[in-house]
Amino acid sequence: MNVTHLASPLGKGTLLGTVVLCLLAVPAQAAPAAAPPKPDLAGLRGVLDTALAQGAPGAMAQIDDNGTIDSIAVGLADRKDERGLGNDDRFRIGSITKTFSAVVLMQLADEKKLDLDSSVDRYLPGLLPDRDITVRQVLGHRSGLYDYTDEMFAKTVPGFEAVRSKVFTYRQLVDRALRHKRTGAPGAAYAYSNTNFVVAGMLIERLTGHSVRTEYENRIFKPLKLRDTFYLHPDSTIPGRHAKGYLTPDQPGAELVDATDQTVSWAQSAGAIISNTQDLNTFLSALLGGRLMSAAQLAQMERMLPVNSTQAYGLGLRRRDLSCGISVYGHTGAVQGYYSYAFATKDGRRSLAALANTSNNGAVLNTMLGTLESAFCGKQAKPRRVGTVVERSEDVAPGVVRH
Ligand code: HEL
Repeated sequence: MNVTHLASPLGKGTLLGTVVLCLLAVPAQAAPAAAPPKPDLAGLRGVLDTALAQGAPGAMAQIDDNGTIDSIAVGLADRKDERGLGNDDRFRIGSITKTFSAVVLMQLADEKKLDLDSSVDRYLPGLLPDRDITVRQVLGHRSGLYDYTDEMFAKTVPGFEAVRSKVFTYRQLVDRALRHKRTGAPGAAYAYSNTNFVVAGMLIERLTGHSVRTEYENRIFKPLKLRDTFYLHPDSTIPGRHAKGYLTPDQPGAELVDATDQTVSWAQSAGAIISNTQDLNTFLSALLGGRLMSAAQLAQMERMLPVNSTQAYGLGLRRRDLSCGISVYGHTGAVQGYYSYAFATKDGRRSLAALANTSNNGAVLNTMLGTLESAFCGKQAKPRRVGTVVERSEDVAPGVVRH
């Protein structure tokens, strides 16, 4: 096991700067948020150990509490050479990529190159037969566009093996979605769909004339000095020190499948970024702290509509309401072999990033949510009911196995 506690030499900027940013980000009448309770590091370690006992080869988390860093890692990065997992390890962040894509589009809105309430058709004429779907609906999963991955991954391992080396164009992915009936009228209801963030990638490329890679790099990775974060597509090998990802087959007791190498072309701007826990914390703190877009645009991104009793979705951003009454903002990721989490408090002063290097394992998924409780509710966290998958009950692709 690897446990570290560090006071970051970089901190989070000056106190005055932080106060000014908080004032900008919080609406005029909102009361300042009370500081969350101290993180419960023993509880956090317990959560990670439980994930291991439930079948994850490794699990890790890093908390950045206004510059004070706590990192815990248990288990293995690689089952073959038995190398231990560490918070320096890079991994596939899956749908946390959606928050990066949303940030680029919100910056374009700040630059008046994009109107959130215009139809997608204004920017990508003829792409979607339904001309009424707006950019805001796409970013909030309210477009009604079918999620083509529901069909693609209905059978977990065969579905994955069928696409792991494939390279798709965005249009091919959208066409797969359009073969199916809409899940609802535009704006009618929340229905998570990867198709939305493929459209987001197409919008980025159309509006800027550059690849999403270039835009992520110039607008987010370089300014925030995210040295372990990059967009990997269509190459399938993660360079540098990284955690291998182990996919759990649908058949109980079957051997884990090493799913590390894949193009992730089925996701691209919906899920193909690589990062590590430290960079994810830096990103979430900067986003929530108001350092990536104007306060007005951040407020749009944080305008949430409920998903269920403990979750809401804004624009490429999730909110989770924790047992101690604190709400945190960020995203989750589930790409074959990797469950990942990146959340921060509303003011961005405390952030948590976590990984278990397995997927398609409902018990691990459920357990890892406890990392948020330990990081933000501390010892006040209420024990979670064992055996209830509380996360993504609306979001999980059909056929996902809940252990
Ligand atoms: S699904 C989610 C998560 N998101 C969405 C996206 C991502 N990932 C995918 O769409 C991949 C789905 C298949 C994952 C696979 C597994 O567990 O490795 N499961 C199956 O194949 C089941 N048959 C909403 C969960 C998110 O948290 O936003 O990432």
